[in-house]
Amino acid sequence: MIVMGILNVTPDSFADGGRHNDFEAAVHRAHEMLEEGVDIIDIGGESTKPGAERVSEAEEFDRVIPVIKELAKSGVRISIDTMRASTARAAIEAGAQIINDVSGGLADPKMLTTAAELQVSYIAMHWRGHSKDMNSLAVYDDVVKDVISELQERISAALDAGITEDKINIDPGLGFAKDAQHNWDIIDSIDQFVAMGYPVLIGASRKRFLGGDNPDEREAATIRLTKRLSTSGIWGVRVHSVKPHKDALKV
Ligand code: PMM
Repeated sequence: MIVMGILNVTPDSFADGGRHNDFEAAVHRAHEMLEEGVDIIDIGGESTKPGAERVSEAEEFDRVIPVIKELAKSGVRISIDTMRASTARAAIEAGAQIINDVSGGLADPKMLTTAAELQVSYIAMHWRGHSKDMNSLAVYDDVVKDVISELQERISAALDAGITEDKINIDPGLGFAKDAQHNWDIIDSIDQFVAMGYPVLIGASRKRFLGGDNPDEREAATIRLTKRLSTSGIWGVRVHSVKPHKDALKV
């Protein structure tokens, strides 16, 4: 199972408090993750925490592209966490290899064709709407069935746009238009997501449903969840701290 290390180059990320919001700090943190054995570094310039406002395309570019250019020199695999086709393209040209789109192609009509054209791996996450209104969208008949069928629609759209099957990865999008119980229901049924036949990524790291008043208090629970998922057949976990997860997987 792979460990994807989160590098949020944002001043307002809820999970790292914006500590890595400048170029030097981001590159430093990335090198720490490399030493800890990270498999993929996921670089994002737009916060998606519940209620977050969008950042401009120019701002997103300025945050992520210099960091990607610098880190590409190290040879590490890089994913770009963006909903914008233009940012995805610039990131791939700067040296990233994977597009991580939390909107599964819904936020930007050009995203899926861009990913197809660039012939890179594409992570389609389950998403129902932008962060500022996603809490009101957390309404399901059966969260597992509904998320699977909505992900299936995104897979079909990706295939129609020309992304090949071997390039598609899926993610149920914990915390995105989902309350705590929805997240736990998805985790309990993770085998059904694995059975869809595409590599599954899970991003639970330090999210609110793990309890605790602040993100740092959720670290032990996050590691325990990685351990639990380690036998589920998923492809990887997207996490803030790399070494504890690598250790948990080795155990
Ligand atoms: N969560 C966040 C951002 N990007 N990408 C994927 N594929 N899956 C996730 O669960 C996910 C994501 C929000 O968390 P953060 O603000 O801690 O990065």
